[in-house]
Formats: sequence, structure tokens, C-alpha cells
Amino acid sequence: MAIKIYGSFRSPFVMAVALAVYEKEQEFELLMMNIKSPEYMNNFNPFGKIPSYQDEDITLFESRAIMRYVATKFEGQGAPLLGSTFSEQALCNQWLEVNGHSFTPAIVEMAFSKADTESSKLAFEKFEKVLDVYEARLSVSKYLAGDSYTLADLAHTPLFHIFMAVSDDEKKKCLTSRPHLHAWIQDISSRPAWKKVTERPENTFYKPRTESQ
Ligand SMILES: N[C@@H](CCC(=O)N[C@@H](CS)C(=O)NCC(=O)O)C(=O)O
Repeated sequence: MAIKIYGSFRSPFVMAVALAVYEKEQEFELLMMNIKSPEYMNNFNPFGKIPSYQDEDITLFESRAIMRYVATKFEGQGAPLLGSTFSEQALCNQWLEVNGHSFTPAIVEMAFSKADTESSKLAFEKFEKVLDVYEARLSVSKYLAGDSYTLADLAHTPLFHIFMAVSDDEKKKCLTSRPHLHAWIQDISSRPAWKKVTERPENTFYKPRTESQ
């Protein structure tokens, strides 16, 4: 059975799973169902969320679990993704947790806060504190887990892509003013597998602004 990803490219988590599949040089079908239907909730994700993943061996939900599965299943193909040493593997897991528990909530809270309010200011400050942690890490390490690109880096690409696409130059300064962070975002966004994701015909939601990035 071909790999099936359920969801829409409006979701950064769906894009992250698609990116992991492409990094492993696999193809997939992107399918959408009514995610609150009994059929979807009983067979794919009882929480009624996207993405879900299916291949001949397994049906899975939760994007980071799916990415780990894909990286392990296709270990010998494409980019390694899990870290090349025992320490890198541990750091990859650590930074994937950071992605899930610190980075994603901070960027989502900022994106959903009402513009020019006290809560949007607080959300932005909170996001900047998270970015400071990334800047410090990336000033001593090429990638989050060490010398090689892993799932920890990959998990960030879609959310930064969306942030860059929907923000004006002033807002983007929180990225461009942190040189190591900015160079890393450019690096992880220039991978051929990411280009393949952005060039999928279903990817119509976040068009990059034309201003300088
Ligand atoms: N932790 C989940 C998050 C999934 C998630 O929140 N997906 C959103 C789209 S970005 C969704 O399905 N929202 C629909 C809903 O909550 O009804 C993952 O990483 O897969």
C-alpha cells in the first residue's frame, strides 16, 4: 500500500509529516476526510485531528510520532534524520520535545492573539524568549542535535515558513535579528525535500511575501 497522509497543507503538522516522507525519498497520497466523522475518528484519529498516516503496516496519528516512525522505517534511505551518534539521537529527541512543548505553543499563541493588544505583546515577548534559546543553541551547533540535520530541525520548517509568509518585515525582525537562527532557518528551508512539499499542487495556503526576508 502506498503511504497515505490524511490532512491538508493548511496544517503545519501535515506539512512536517510530508517533509519527513520526502526526506526519506518516499511518495505519498494526500487525502482529506471529514475529521469529525465516526469513520475518521474510529479508524484514524479518535481526537479528530490531522495529520494521520497509513501504510501497509500501521495507522498512526500525532505528527512527531509519525515522523519518528517514518525516519526509523526507512532508515537506510534518504537523509538519516535520527542523529548519527547516540548523543545526537538523544539531543534530537530533546529538541523534538522542545518543538512540541515550547516552540509550537509559543508561535501558535502569538499567531492567534488579537493584533495590537496587551496579550499579543505578551505572546510576542514569550516567543522572543524561546527564540533566544534557539539563537544560543545554534551559535554553538550547526543543527539542533549536533552536526547533522535531524527530525528536530525538520519539525520547525513548516511553522517558520508560515510565520515568514504571513508576517511583515517588522515582525520578521525577531528572526532576521538573530543571525544564527536566521541562517539555520534559511538552511533548513532550502532542502530539496522541502521544495517538493512547497511545490505540491495542494499547497495553496501560504504564499511568501515579496519583501526581503
Ligand atoms: N499534536 C498534534 C496536533 C494536531 C493538530 O492540532 N492539528 C490541527 C490542525 S493544525 C487540527 O487537526 N485541528 C482540527 C481540530 O482541532 O478540530 C500533531 O502534532 O499531530
